[in-house]
Amino acid sequence: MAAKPPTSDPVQDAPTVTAPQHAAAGLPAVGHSLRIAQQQMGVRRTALTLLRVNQKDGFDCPGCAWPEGDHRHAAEFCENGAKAVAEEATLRRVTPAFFAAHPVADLAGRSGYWLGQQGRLTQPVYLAEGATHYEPVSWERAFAIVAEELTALDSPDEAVFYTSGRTSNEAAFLYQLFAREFGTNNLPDCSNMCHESSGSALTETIGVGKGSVSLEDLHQADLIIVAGQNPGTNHPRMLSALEKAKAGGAKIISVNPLPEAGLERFKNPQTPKGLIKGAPLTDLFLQIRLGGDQALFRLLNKLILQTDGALDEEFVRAHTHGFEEFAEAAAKADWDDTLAATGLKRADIESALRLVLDSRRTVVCWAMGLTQHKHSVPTIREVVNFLLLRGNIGRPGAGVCPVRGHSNVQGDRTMGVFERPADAFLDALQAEFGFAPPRHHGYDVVRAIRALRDGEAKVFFAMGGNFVAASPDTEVTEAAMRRARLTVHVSTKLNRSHAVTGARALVLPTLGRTERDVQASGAQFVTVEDSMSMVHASRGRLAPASPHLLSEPAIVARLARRVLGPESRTPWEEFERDYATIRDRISRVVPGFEDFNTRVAHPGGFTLPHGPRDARRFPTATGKANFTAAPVEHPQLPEGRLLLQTLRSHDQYNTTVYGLDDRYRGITGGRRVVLVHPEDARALGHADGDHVDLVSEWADGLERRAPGFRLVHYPTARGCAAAYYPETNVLIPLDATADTSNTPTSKSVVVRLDSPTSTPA
Ligand SMILES: Nc1nc2c(c(=O)[nH]1)N[C@H]1C(S)=C(S)[C@@H](COP(=O)(O)OP(=O)(O)OC[C@H]3O[C@@H](n4cnc5c(=O)[nH]c(N)nc54)[C@H](O)[C@@H]3O)O[C@H]1N2
Ligand SMILES: Nc1nc2c(c(=O)[nH]1)N[C@H]1C(S)=C(S)[C@@H](COP(=O)(O)OP(=O)(O)OC[C@H]3O[C@@H](n4cnc5c(=O)[nH]c(N)nc54)[C@H](O)[C@@H]3O)O[C@H]1N2
Ligand SMILES: [Mo]
Repeated sequence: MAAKPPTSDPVQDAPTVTAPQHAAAGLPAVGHSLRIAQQQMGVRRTALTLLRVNQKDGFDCPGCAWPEGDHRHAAEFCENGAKAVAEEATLRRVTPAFFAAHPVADLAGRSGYWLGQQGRLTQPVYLAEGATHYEPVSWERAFAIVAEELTALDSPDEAVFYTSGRTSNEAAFLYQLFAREFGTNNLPDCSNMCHESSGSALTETIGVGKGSVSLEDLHQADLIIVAGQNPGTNHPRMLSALEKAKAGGAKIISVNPLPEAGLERFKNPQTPKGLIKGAPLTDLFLQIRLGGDQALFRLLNKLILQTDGALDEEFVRAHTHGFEEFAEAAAKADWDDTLAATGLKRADIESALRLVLDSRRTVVCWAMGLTQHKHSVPTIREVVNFLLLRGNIGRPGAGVCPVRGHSNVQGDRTMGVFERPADAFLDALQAEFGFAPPRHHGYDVVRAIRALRDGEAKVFFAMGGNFVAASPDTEVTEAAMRRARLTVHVSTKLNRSHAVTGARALVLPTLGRTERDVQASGAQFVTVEDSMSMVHASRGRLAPASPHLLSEPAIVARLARRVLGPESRTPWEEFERDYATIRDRISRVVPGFEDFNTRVAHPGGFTLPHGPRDARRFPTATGKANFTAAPVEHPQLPEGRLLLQTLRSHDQYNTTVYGLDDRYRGITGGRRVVLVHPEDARALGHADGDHVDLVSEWADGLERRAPGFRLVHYPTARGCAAAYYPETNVLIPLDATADTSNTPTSKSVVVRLDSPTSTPA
């Protein structure tokens, strides 16, 4: 049943365009996911695998971090979850013969789509210095090579240990332990490019950098504001929660420059009625300009303060700090400025205010539309101000809901994958393992790239992910990576990062979520934490893609033994043998994991404590929830320019491209499209169907160019444009980052449209 992987690169980017859709999921979604799954893994395996997703005795969907409800459907998956599973459970294989046939230079010329289509990695491979091809290498030799380069460094801080958010709690805990025992806090992760702004803003204001709501809270809410998020594509299971909330009487406001189909109408594939007809979701659509959210929430806050009885005075008095100063700043919010910053009409904001005032229980959900701007941290702090004013934190049906991306990105952070660890965490590590962890901060993603560029970091090790494609300023990042002495990727699938290497390179293939993990003590499971702080077990059932794969915990444990030698008193061998012994250590180091092994045995797992949610306890510097009064900012747009956001199509998972369609937005057969409002296009002398280069302009005076995009007339907010990542990462300057969180500003890039320098492929 399994199709052969493509042998020639099929990417002929020739998009066709039809009108955007107004509803998400439904029958086309079911059909589409089954088609992709069957192409990758055949009919029988498709059925077996998809039935195990997110079941209590099954594996955690590698798709996203949305939680599973208590009442699971037989098929608790969604179209894009199914695609993520198929991508991993594919029957296609990358063998040593593949590497013999394709020199690295050839791989570097292939599209990410083609690389991913080649299938699962099956054996460790090594690119020797000066060599043209990867060659098979034994695990032992691979670890010896890493050890050789690591021990040759002048300082442990010349090594960088990246993590992408699919890594299990067990593997993440071992990984950070190894890095710190080796002597560095250089633990950048995908979070640095993702929800770092949420973590920074929430830690400062409520004392916990995580969301404060459960699924139950969403179901009970009176009002849900979804700002800067496209759940129809990126968190499809969230639509069921929104549907349920609506059935209970909730109102939904969408704040987005784009009218996203999933938010308009949802055809629930789990119910016969839903499949055909669907339910409208959004009550009020605020079509905001990119980066206008802080201004919007600030004005709403002023209007709340001006409304008699709207303030929850008791809550504000008992639980918050900084109210007076904030109220003073909010009073200065101005209608005209806000309308200019947001592009909204006065009547829109007045309608929003009515819904806000009618609601006793409000949740605000957000994702990358709020986190990837220069002023993202103050924007999210303003959302917190908004919720605090009416006591909407720490009561049922209300709270903050940053919707995470990667399925265990939140758990990896909880396990200590963080370049700026808290002292309390390091103290606990020291007490448990008897070594002195480094105390100075390490590199985040952007700082790691600078260090590699400047020759200050020499070994780059990645636990998953696709660093060079996911990071900003592609040319700078790739040049930086090529300066490394050694690059190492623990991966399931081939990607661009394997083709852009240091002097020496290793690709180490690992087990995926869907696969059985058997160690010396028997079958193992791992654990993950979802977006709502639920920790639960994940157990793969499929036979591993190859007998040569090692699990992530085994890779870290063996590497640690090889690098740290007998000096290390950490029982790495025991950890590899039996993951329960890792969980015992976690239970003694990480707060909230007491009695981990017992509690995770409970079907469905357990919820981590969260002071603000559970008891309105705010572990901040002031001991209260902090109002903050930052100046309002929004991106400035010079004449004749557009503000570009870089986002996901429906057929991709970050840098993994499943296909060339973006069904809900009406794009098929290509990815090099730029969505522009028809009137903006006209004003710039362009029309639908034109081919243009996107050129970004930045303070450093350098021009960054992404050539050959088809212009598509699209009903986006005025002055704004949208194009897919990772193709557009060439446009994002390394130094263009958010204040405080240092997250690349992937959602606000000033661009101009140029006539194409060359004819598009
Ligand atoms: N199928 C699939 N699922 C995924 C992923 C995937 O690639 N594919 N990626 C995973 C990951 S790691 C993450 S982080 C999440 C990402 O989930 P999302 O954040 O939904 O992903 P994006 O495609 O970046 O979409 C950003 C959304 O915010 C809107 N937006 C952009 N700028 C602004 C703004 O300034 N203000 C407002 N109000 N809205 C704005 C955009 O129009 C778009 O709807 O999804 C996760 N799930
Ligand atoms: N311009 C722009 N840039 C962005 C964004 C944006 O919106 N715009 N979004 C940012 C965001 S939110 C994120 S999270 C990052 C994502 O950055 P990353 O997490 O680094 O990238 P992914 O594309 O998710 O990584 C895919 C690779 O992970 C590997 N993989 C998959 N499953 C496993 C596994 O179980 N174990 C191991 N070891 N490897 C595995 C496969 O080899 C696959 O090729 O990109 C960021 N970059
Ligand atoms: Mo993400």
